[in-house]
This record gives sequence, structure tokens and C-alpha cells, in this order.
Amino acid sequence: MEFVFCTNNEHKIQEVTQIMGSNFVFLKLKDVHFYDEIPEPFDTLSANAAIKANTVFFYCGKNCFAEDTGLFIDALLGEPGVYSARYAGEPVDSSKNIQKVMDKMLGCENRKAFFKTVISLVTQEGEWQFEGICHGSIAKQLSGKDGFGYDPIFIPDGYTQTFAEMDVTLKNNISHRKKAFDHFEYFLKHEYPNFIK
Ligand code: ITT
Repeated sequence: MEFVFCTNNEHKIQEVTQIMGSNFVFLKLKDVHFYDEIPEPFDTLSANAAIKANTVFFYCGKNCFAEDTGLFIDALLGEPGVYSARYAGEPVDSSKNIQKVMDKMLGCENRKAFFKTVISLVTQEGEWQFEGICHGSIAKQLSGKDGFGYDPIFIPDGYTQTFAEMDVTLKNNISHRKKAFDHFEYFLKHEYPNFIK
């Protein structure tokens, strides 16, 4: 049984490969000859994850999963949220996104924030979603070189370093993505036991 991970983000592929382990084998978009941009037109993670998985499912007919992730900052009333990728406009630029957050949060005492991931799975049998949240806070300055996106400014609760300062194994043990994929894996083990060897 084949499943396609519908993402153009190589960092996500690396993290999910580590989170799920080597027994979890999935196809990439290029393996099914899907080279288009996947649209993300909606204002919820759930709807965007669903359209990504459905777009590729209708294209290739194989089981598909996609995920949409956002950083939700209390003091910015949930921004950048579902618009995390393009917060500072097109083309997508993580440094500019981080700079915009830092500028808007100058002088803010409430630094609380959370990352949320929603996975959407689409198969012939139906559609399912799985969520994971990681609570934390926005650092007062950028730190660290690992990870991607907003990792240099996000400090998960219970830690003093940002995701970008952490060993990737640690990030992948506690992250929003890890929590969402734990639910996904549990579901697959019960519904599609042949998929995870
Ligand atoms: P796909 O839609 O192709 O999967 P994307 O990069 O567009 O890839 P999202 O819309 O889900 O992915 O992600 C929005 C942005 O949020 C993304 O560009 C990153 O900058 C940021 N992001 C996502 N996951 C993150 C993480 O674990 N740590 C830090 N930033 C993250």
C-alpha cells in the first residue's frame, strides 16, 4: 500500500522521516510526477491541509497525506497563524517573516505562542485529520542555526533554548509535528496495519 506525502517542504520530509522511523516509507510528489504548486487558499490549517491532500489524491488516485502548520502568537491575536509561510509577503522568506514578528513584538511582555500542525489523510475509504500542538514562547532575539522557518525564535515550554538551538532529535521528540504524527501513526497501525512494517 502506497501513501504520498504531499509537501514541497524538504524540512518537513526530513523531520517526518525521523519522527516516523525507517519502517515508514512514503512517496514524494515527484514520485507521482506532481510538480505544480499546491494551493493553500483557506483561512484554517484544517481546510488547507485537506485541499493539499485532496488535490494530489485526485491527480494520482493514491492514498495521500498533507500537513499544514502555523505559529500562533497571543500578543499578535494569533498571527501569523495560517499565514505563517507568507507572513512578510511573496516570495516566501523565513528571515523576513521572523523580522516581521520581532518588529511587531518589540516591547511586548506577553511572549506566549504555540505551533499547531494539522495532518489530512485522504484515501479511497475516506478522509481523516490529526492535530498536534506545542506551546512555548517567542524569544527576545534569534538563536540557533538548526531547524527551519520560525525555529530560531520559538522556545518550547520547559526548555531554555529555541528549536533552532536544539539537537533535531530533541525537537522531533516534543514538537507539534511529532504530536500530530503520533496520532497519525496510531491510526495507521490500526486501520492500515500493512503500511507500517
Ligand atoms: P507545504 O505546504 O508544501 O507542506 P509549506 O512550507 O508551505 O510547505 P506550511 O504552509 O505548513 O508549509 O508552513 C507554513 C510555514 O510555517 C513554513 O513555511 C515555515 O516557515 C513555518 N513552519 C512550519 N513548520 C515549522 C516548524 O516546525 N518550525 C518552524 N517553522 C515552521
